[in-house]
Amino acid sequence: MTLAQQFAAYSEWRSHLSGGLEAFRKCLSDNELSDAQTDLRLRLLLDKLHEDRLQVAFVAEFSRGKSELINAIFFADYGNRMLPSTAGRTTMCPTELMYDPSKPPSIELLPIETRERHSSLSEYKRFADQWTVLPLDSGSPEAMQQALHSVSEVTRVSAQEAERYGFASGGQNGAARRRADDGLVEIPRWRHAIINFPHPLLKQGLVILDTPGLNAIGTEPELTLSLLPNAHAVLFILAADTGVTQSDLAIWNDHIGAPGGRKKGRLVVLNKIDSLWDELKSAAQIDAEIAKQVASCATTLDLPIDQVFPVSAQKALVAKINGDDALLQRSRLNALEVALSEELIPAKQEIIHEAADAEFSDIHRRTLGLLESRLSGLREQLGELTELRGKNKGVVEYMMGKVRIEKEEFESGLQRYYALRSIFSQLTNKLFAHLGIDSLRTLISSTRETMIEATFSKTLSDAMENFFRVTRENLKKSDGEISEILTMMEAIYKKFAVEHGLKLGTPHGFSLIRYEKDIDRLESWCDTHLNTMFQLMTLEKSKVTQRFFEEVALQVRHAFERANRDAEAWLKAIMAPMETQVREHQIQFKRRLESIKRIHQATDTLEDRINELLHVESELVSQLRAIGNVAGDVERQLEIGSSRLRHAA
Ligand SMILES: Nc1nc2c(ncn2[C@@H]2O[C@H](COP(=O)(O)OP(=O)(O)OP(=O)(O)O)[C@@H](O)[C@H]2O)c(=O)[nH]1
Ligand SMILES: [Mg+2]
Repeated sequence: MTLAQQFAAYSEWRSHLSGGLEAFRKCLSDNELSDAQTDLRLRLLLDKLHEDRLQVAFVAEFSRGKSELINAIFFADYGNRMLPSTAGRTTMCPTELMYDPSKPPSIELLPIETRERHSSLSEYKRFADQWTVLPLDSGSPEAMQQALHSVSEVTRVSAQEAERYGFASGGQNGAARRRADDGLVEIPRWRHAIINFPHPLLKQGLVILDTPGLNAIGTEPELTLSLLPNAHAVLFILAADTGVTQSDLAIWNDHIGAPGGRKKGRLVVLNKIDSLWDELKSAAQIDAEIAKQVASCATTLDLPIDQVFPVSAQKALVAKINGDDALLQRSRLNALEVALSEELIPAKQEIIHEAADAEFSDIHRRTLGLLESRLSGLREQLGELTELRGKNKGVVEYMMGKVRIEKEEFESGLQRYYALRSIFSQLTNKLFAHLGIDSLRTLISSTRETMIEATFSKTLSDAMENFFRVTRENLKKSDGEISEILTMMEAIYKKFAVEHGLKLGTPHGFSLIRYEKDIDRLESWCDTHLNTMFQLMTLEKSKVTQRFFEEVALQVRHAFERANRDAEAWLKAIMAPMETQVREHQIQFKRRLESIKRIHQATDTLEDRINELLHVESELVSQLRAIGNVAGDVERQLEIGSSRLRHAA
């Protein structure tokens, strides 16, 4: 299957799944089986499915053909070269291609001057007024092409100004500028571009990230710290006419090649193989030459050969536009597209599948638990009333006493539950003392003080190290508290199941590993980009401090914010079934007592009451059946998803 077909199949599955979940949600609320918490969980899950995005990033030194490859894979249908692709430097700023239907087709450009204020890209994304917006006429390829040319615009500024925007003279990105006769230097006009247009794949949630070469990635830490690690696939492009150069290697090592082997979703493309199409050579000779180059790239990058894909982006684009199948074959683009879709879609489907499965199964189980306990309560009541047929007043009184005693037992059990609940809230307070944003804020400000007052590089370096140590300790302590909470809840669940017949199952766990990994990644970036002998010796101390807070500490904060959100949701989710079932149980006791009392006082006849309950019973049974049907649909979609995943594996 081509990328487009795989993608379409995936989107279709996703939309069936969300249709099923929507029906499930409606069924719960129609039957008054939902509560605010459950409904919120289902809504969040549905939002996640709707907003589901697949990110593919193209990274390479300049002029390797990133933009041309994007044109060939995604935009050949427009019959022209959409993204500008020319010799020399072309794409000057990172460019995201996506589709957000809430906005008209447009190209949004963030001026390079915003670099001066050191706010991160994600912050700017929240302020629309900082961006220059050009409308995009998606009906006209020529007009689109014209508008897309903005991504190659440059501007000329003084050397000092360029430096303020992070284009240091002589430094790593020195080559990002060219000195003109008048002493001005040329720098990109824009810091970032977002192209919003309704291409079929983009509409289905694909996001493409085109990047400029010349280590321009390094000047925008958010790309390295967030956009690239989160991309579902990263294509690294080399060119057959240049081979692997030093600067190619630097980009590979800094941004993609993880030490220690194959990383999922990372593909290497050897582009421009048409430069080897020598008419004086036979096809076999040319193939051998390509194979030799592939092998040498694989060795240099320490990768298996089958992870390097030789292609000609340019010929593929021409072939697709002209409908020239033989040329398309020769360009070998197809093999790359297949590999890309195989890396990309199953990985994504797995994540979505896992989230949907976990969330849905939990809610489904709880709803069933609730319904079943309603039904068994009702049947118990029916049993009691049936036994009363033909019995005298004394027996009715005895029965009433029996239910009262049971109710009292349950209520004294509840006293213990309330005591445990206060321990639960003590434990959660302890958890948030370590995981909460307040404690991180305190750590950030004390680290900042130390760094501002530091006179030695060693003090700076120690402060950064200490920051990560404390952060990690906080996560570790939080992990401990999480397992304490879980152990306690397991005990409570079990107790109430055994002593009072509550149907609770077992509470599900929660792990902070994901965030620990985020912290590892951020620390290793800091250790190689900021907390290094070289940086500490060459950068001003205030600059190191500033970069540490604006780039690293900010991302740590984001990770903690996500961890807090997840932890809160987890705490609610493990507490909720207990609360619902306890409430349900109390209601049932009240109903049982009520109906025996009414019979005792002869306000109701026994037969009327029994008939009423039989009617409620049949309603409950049909609710169970209805839930079973809609849940079955969702389960079928989940099953289709997992069988596809097994197939892909
Ligand atoms: N012969 C040949 N030339 C190619 C191929 N792909 C791209 N090129 C040429 O290489 C040059 C650079 O291509 P771009 O797509 O602009 O490269 P890029 O990696 O996006 O470069 P920057 O945007 O500057 O970072 C252009 O002149 C393309 O026409 C190919 O497969 N074969
Ligand atoms: Mg480009």
